[in-house]
Amino acid sequence: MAGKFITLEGGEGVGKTTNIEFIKEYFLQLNIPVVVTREPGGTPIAETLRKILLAKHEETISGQTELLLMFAARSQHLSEVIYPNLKKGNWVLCDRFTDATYAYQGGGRKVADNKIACLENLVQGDFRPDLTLLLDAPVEVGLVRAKTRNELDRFEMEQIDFFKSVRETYLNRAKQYPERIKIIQADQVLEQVQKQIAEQLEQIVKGND
Ligand code: Z5A
Repeated sequence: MAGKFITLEGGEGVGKTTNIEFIKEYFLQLNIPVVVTREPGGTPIAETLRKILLAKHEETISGQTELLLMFAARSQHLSEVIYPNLKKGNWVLCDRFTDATYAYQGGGRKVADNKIACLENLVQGDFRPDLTLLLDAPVEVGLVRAKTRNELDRFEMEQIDFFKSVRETYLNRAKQYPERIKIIQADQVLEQVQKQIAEQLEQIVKGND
């Protein structure tokens, strides 16, 4: 692929949405063409699946159904947006990707990792992000920040133990893939958070020269 694929991960309210604009501007200042997208979503069909995934339903959505819908959305997103842009030489900045599946469906919903890995291989082959920024903060900090918004979605209504497992899974994955996943201490003031992000971006830009 000619472009780089960068993902942002973390629990509720850690500041992914807040920092994505900062990252985009960072690349644009360097004349690096960048496309911003998100998961689940990023194409009309994948956004329809996102609505189903985030809405509250009378019927319970099982962990396995949730997993399959996440990868259905991802498959569409990869073929319609991510791969074509990377091939054109654009850098793609994605708010959440497959690490979120390990964290939420694996850590949170307790779906076995081998089921996730099986779909990961089916949908992505050996395609992985070039860089993942994991915005990490104690669960309580993120939840307080997230609660400043109006209505809670289906995930945000989960209990604290769910979010603690999500965080733990993310941190374990960062230990497992230290070259790719970089931890950003997100419980600091925004300026400090963005300083850490800029340090990581500088590395990937240097590596691309
Ligand atoms: N999901 C999944 O289960 N499996 C998957 O494979 C994928 C996703 C891909 C939607 O994701 C849901 O999909 C998600 C997991 C699941 N679960 N939920 N909920 P999403 O990314 O669209 O939604 P989100 O996680 O809820 O994002 P978020 O809560 O909006 O978090 P955020 O984008 O990281 O936070 P933010 O909106 O940038 O910041 C929150 C508030 O904090 C806001 O008022 C900011 O102004 C403030 N903020 C941000 N940074 C700071 C600092 N440093 N100091 C003080 N205040 C700050």
